[in-house]
Amino acid sequence: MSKNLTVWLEAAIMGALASVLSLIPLGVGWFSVSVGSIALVVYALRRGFIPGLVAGLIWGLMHFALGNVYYLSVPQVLIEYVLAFMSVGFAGLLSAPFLAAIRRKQTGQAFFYAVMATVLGIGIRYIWHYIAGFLFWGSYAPEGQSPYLYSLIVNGSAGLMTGAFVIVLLFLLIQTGPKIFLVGNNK
Ligand code: 218
Repeated sequence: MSKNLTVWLEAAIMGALASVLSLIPLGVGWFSVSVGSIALVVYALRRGFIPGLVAGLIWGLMHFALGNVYYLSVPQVLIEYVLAFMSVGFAGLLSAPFLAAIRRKQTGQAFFYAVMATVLGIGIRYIWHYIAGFLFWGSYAPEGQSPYLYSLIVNGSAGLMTGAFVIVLLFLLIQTGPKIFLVGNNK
């Protein structure tokens, strides 16, 4: 099979896997860990930035197929289900140094790049949710609380919990099965 086709098939599989994993509830309401993020960050580290963006886009669009979209307005949905999910692909910007460290079996360095990748991908995603939060979700804030603070509390905690969750799993994967990041020698 052509290398290109393999990359895009994997993007579809990982986007779908992320949406299935995200059906696992881990948290309460919007204060929750986005479990599917691990599949996306692994894929972005394995294949790089553009494939990561595509897998994120597929993950975002899967919410429409599954009827899992919280709709307030068109711009809100575009920000939260297209831009935000796609942005997890930014983790792929650290793919090259990460894979180089994995190949050299420099576990500590690989973990360092994995953490940077997670901060980037998950960070940018939740910045979008934060922006959507104060723009569109402000009326859900407790009486007297500013939309900015409310959104920061909700999306800041969800982003931090998701980032910590992904980092713990990446640590375990790097220790126990670093080969899942490597693609065949024809890369
Ligand atoms: C303050 C606030 N509340 C709710 C949302 C919506 N939101 C937050 C995080 C993740 C997602 C994507 C689906 O899991 C959504 C829609 C918000 N941005 N801000």
